[in-house]
Amino acid sequence: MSEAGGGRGCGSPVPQRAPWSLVAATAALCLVSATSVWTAGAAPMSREEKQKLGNQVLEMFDHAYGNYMEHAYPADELMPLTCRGRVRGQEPSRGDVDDALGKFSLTLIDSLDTLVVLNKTKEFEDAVRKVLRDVNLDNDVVVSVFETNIRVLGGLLGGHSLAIMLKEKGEYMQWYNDELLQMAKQLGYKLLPAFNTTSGLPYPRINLKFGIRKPEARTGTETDTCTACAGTLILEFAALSRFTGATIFEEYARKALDFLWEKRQRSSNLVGVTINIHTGDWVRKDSGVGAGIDSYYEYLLKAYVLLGDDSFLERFNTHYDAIMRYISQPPLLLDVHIHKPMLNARTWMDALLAFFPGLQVLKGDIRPAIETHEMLYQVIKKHNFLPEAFTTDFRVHWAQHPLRPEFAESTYFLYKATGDPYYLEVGKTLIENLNKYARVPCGFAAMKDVRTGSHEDRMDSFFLAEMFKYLYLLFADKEDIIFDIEDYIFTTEAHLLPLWLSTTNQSISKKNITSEYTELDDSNFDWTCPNTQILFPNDPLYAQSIREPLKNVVDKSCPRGIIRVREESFRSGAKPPLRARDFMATNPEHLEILKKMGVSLIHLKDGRVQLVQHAIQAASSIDAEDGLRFMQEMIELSSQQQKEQQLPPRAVQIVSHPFFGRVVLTAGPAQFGLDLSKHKETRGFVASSKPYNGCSELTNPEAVMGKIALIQRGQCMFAEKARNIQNAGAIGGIVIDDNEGSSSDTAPLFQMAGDGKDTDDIKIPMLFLFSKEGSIILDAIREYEEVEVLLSDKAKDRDPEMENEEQPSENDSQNQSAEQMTSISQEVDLVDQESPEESSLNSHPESLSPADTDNAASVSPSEQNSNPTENHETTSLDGECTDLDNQLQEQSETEEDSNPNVSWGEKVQPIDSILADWNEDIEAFEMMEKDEL
Ligand code: DMJ
Repeated sequence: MSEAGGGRGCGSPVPQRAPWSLVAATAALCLVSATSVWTAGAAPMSREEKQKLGNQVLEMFDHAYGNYMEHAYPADELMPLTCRGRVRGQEPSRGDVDDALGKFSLTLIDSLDTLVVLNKTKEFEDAVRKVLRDVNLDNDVVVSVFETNIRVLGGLLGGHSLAIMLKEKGEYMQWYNDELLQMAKQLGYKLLPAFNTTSGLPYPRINLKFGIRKPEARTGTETDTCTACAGTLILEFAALSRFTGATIFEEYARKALDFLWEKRQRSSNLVGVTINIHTGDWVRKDSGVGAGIDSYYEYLLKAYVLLGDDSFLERFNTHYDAIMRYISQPPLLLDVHIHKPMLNARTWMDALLAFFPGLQVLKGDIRPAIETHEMLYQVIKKHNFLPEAFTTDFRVHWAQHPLRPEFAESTYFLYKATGDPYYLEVGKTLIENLNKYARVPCGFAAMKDVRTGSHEDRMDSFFLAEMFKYLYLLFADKEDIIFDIEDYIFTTEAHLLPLWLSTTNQSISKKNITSEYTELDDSNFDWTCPNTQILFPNDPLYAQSIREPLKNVVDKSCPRGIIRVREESFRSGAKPPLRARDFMATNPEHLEILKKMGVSLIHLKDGRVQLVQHAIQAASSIDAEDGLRFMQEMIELSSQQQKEQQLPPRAVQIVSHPFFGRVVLTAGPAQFGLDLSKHKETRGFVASSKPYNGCSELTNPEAVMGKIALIQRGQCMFAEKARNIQNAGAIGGIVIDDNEGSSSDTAPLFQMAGDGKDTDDIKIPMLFLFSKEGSIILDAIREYEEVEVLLSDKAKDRDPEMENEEQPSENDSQNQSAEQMTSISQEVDLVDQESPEESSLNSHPESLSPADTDNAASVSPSEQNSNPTENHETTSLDGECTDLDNQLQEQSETEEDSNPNVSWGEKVQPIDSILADWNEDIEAFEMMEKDEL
């Protein structure tokens, strides 16, 4: 989401009433004086420092874009760990995520206007030529309509917008003749068949070559789409119409928006997450501002800014009012049910909602924007990145982080609105964390798990489209950018569309205004700019005073208290008459209570029971509330049990030359051997065992002695392998999957179970790597022979000093390892005496059954409190494998136990030497790539 510098341009297209959109400009103006009288709080940042950070952003962009162009182009995306292109069909499917890839050089198109913002005009010119020469939009690939619109159509239009701006300036792009616009139009027509539904809501996917529904299309049978998917088209489609004069695009996008508006829940004025494109029924009735809905709201407000149509602002304001009434619980933003908006639907938030403070700035509602942003920043300070989802008490819920730009975006807008240098410091932290934890020799790798610091072989195109723009603009002064950014609006993918479009080809907007909009009671709407004297009442420390109470919200406060207020308001402190922990499915009295509360019990074929609550079936509204509390308790209990059974994922970090800790692989733990979360990490050189499967006494004990043995999965139990390598003197083991091509990107991680016998004799740590991650180590051995790794629960900071440090000799390593082993066995004796990890009490509404209606919730605890993870277990020759997928998403954190601050030193390495090393790294990866081929 976003809106350009905001301000000047926003006023021009909307002449009717005092434009809301002057907000950003006015706020920024206000801050000119605020900055100049700054007396306390964050110290102002010097021009040199800002320039230095801006240059750092440029260097980082070059690293990301350069590696994409060199190693991945014309593929859609770069795989930064294996340093090659991601070509759909050639890699294991990642499910829906892959629907963004249409074999159309996605990253190049998504990067076009970033090149101009970053003042890389020459590179832009080259990139446009490449797009025109190489990109084919007619591939037989099924793609997401939403992603193709925001990334590709938006990318082409952003590129076109800046190409014509440059051409007009008279130096660059003189040869340009609207070719990108022609491509955009071609793509627009390709997307139109998706709108062939009675509702006018688009199908979620389309085949670029065959469209929808033809047998060859392999799509067109879907019934549902997300609200954001159907409601995030208007900016690109209207721009396309207005640039070309072909009105059909804007008409279709407006029709879809009209339909969504019609379908809003009338009493709450909220929309659900997914909707049936044929019937218009809400499929998922939970409602928030994050995943699935986010950019629908964003586009209503921005459509008003770009198109100057009041109806969009009326709708936005209606929704915003509902959001602030029900979803906003400052500093939190929590999903609720559209029909019962006083009931929270979740106790966790997703990372996508981080755009919302930015949108609030554009709306002019600065206080909650500052609060939510500060809360998010506290979460980031704790985990280095914003985890994909986190609970209301700020623990990790989904541990991945695909380098999303939303927080940087909100930081930029808050800086624009407040001028508070605090936000520059925030940006600096983002830059540091990206370089420290996500930078790899061949680009920037998404975080697989923010707790372990492990990577995923993925660098999404939005990282280039958005992250670098916002970070660069944050530190840029007006003269650092070759055009006036405030003449443009940012799309949700941060593509730039010129505000002058508002007065071009307006016929569609005139034609389509329905009478309903004028029927709305708009007496509460903000038609005018908020008074910045109130926003910043002559007090440069105003923003700081809002942030201050939230400074320790993540570490010290008990936000559950905050979010419960509303629930408690309907019956303070009440407990259900039956506590979840006491419930027995065989007790008739319990069943009677359940019935009264509207909870029904379903016996599943596999012996488990499922609980479903229909509030409407409860004896009274009080009983319905009790039922809800009971269900929440049950979900919490279930998740607590789940956590007690599971271990978090671990990290294998390659620390020797030329990796120096920059490559971190996600590993599965073992239920036996040394527990790395409770002990110091294990570090050592790796050696392959013989036999490689480790199923019998090793024939090469001298090679693995004092080292970390590599063993292949299969043929015998994991515990047996561990014993064999331990007997040979190994200080640890890494089991590598024998299933070629498997990867933690696509397969759920699991923990290696024992052999059903006592495994106390196994003292060494054992980790599991899927084949793709394992082959990164095997390839490194082939290339460098001596490869040292660190086995831990969380990757340690990469330290440039390591690169200069003398590599320990093999003997040193053996001695050290032998010592380590002694200390390990001493430590192991203490393990059992340690208290178990604190378990979470959060509920997990993602286990809500999709079939449920109203406020129904379901959970599947097995009868009488047995282990709810049983059902996920699978058995293999290696022993039992417990699915860690939920673990990755829901595991409570253990970093309190670990030592995240362990660093390999503080020394700063000169940039030249870092670059030289990276070049070496890149060469190494190139070699590895060749080996693979
Ligand atoms: C981007 O593709 C867009 O911002 C979209 O609206 C949702 N978020 C992703 C990046 O996180």
